[in-house]
Amino acid sequence: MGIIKFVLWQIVFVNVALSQHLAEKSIDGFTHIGSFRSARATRENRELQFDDSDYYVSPGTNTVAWATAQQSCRILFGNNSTLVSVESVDEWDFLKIKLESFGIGATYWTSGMYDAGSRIWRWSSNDSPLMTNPPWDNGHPAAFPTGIHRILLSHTNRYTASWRTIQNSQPHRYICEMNRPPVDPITCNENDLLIVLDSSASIGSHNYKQAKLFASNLFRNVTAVNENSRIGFLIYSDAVSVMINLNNTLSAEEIIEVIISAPYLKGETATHLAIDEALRQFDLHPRNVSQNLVILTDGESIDSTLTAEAIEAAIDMGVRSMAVGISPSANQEELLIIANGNSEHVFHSDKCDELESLLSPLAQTICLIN
Ligand SMILES: *[C@@H]1O[C@H](CO)[C@@H](O)[C@H](O)[C@H]1NC(C)=O
Ligand SMILES: *[C@@H]1O[C@H](CO)[C@@H](O)[C@H](O)[C@H]1NC(C)=O
Ligand SMILES: *[C@@H]1O[C@H](CO)[C@@H](O)[C@H](O)[C@H]1NC(C)=O
Ligand SMILES: *[C@@H]1O[C@H](CO)[C@@H](O)[C@H](O)[C@H]1NC(C)=O
Ligand SMILES: CC(=O)N[C@H]1CO[C@H](CO)[C@@H](O)[C@@H]1O
Repeated sequence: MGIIKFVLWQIVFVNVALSQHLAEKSIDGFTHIGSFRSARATRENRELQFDDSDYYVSPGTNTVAWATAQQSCRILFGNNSTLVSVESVDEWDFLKIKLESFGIGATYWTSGMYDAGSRIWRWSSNDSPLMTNPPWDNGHPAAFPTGIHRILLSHTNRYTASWRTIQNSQPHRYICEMNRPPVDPITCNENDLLIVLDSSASIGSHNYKQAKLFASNLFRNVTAVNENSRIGFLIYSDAVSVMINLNNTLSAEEIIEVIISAPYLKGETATHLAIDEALRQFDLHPRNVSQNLVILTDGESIDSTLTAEAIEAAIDMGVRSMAVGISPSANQEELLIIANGNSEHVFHSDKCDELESLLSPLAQTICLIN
């Protein structure tokens, strides 16, 4: 279960069938039927988790009781393998199609079981719940299930497939699901990052909150992943408040706390003063690494000529300047001025709640180009 940082507010399911890059393995006559990636945002930590799985189907001659099937998955495919769990409609659709090559009317054990203590059906492999509206066969689930009831897949073709609940002693074929170790996140070059956040009245408090969240994720994505990188954080309206100095010794948690709890100043938008202060920070605490200035604004500064002059000074110092439009109606011209005319350094989304979609491209720009 690889954890990739990415903030979402609700539980969502996004599923992508992975390319079958793994060699078709055949262990004891098992067939690798494919790989599947399911992604879900957990409510607790609001991070997007990717679960990559490979599926293996036992041969027609290999029919065993449930407990033996469960054990065999572990023995044959390692400790991260269990009987299959079908946690979303997309995963179920994937399996229904893949199973078409394995015989009409075939049945397969899953990890599904009746939890007599809690009186619920669940996946024993990871204690997760079944999907809503499980595709039960007629007469299923059993009206009076007991602790020895398990879930069996019954498959004719992709259109005709269902789940049955039967006792665990019957012999059936089975499907093993192996979770793959997480993919390493992209590495980030050592860098200095100064995040400058427009806290003026024109932003509006909703956009301001979203922008703070975005800034904290940008920090996590870009600076927190390389212990030699540094971050500074400024907010501004008529005047500038330095919230975090570039030479700070705060922990990642403390930095996120400061960003998230930054006050809303309201007032005018003196963007040039914020840029001047950012340059002062780079100047006071110089290092020979990539220096990145990211300005989150709606681009309505009090004087765009002064903004342009301040950016020129930044470019002269070798600072890379990027603009993020944090309101759907952000002023495009001024964002481009902040990005020193480089449209690839302008990050903007028409929908304020889609700021998150800008995170990855912005992070890549900061991390990978020097
Ligand atoms: C099993 O899963 C854990 C957690 O995802 C991972 O760290 C580990 O490398 C995996 N082991 C194998 C053998 O794949
Ligand atoms: C699998 O788990 C068992 C028991 O928990 C352990 O003894 C064994 O070393 C593990 N095998 C691998 C390959 O991690
Ligand atoms: C950071 O720099 C400022 C100004 O140069 C200095 O006053 C402050 O003590 C420094 N902070 C740390 C933690 O080094
Ligand atoms: C800065 O770093 C670059 C590349 O790492 C190096 O070529 C250059 O000599 C360094 N400059 C100074 C002044 O240390
Ligand atoms: C450099 C880095 O780690 N970038 C990651 C930022 O977050 C997005 C989405 O979560 C990832 O796709 C990037 O790889």
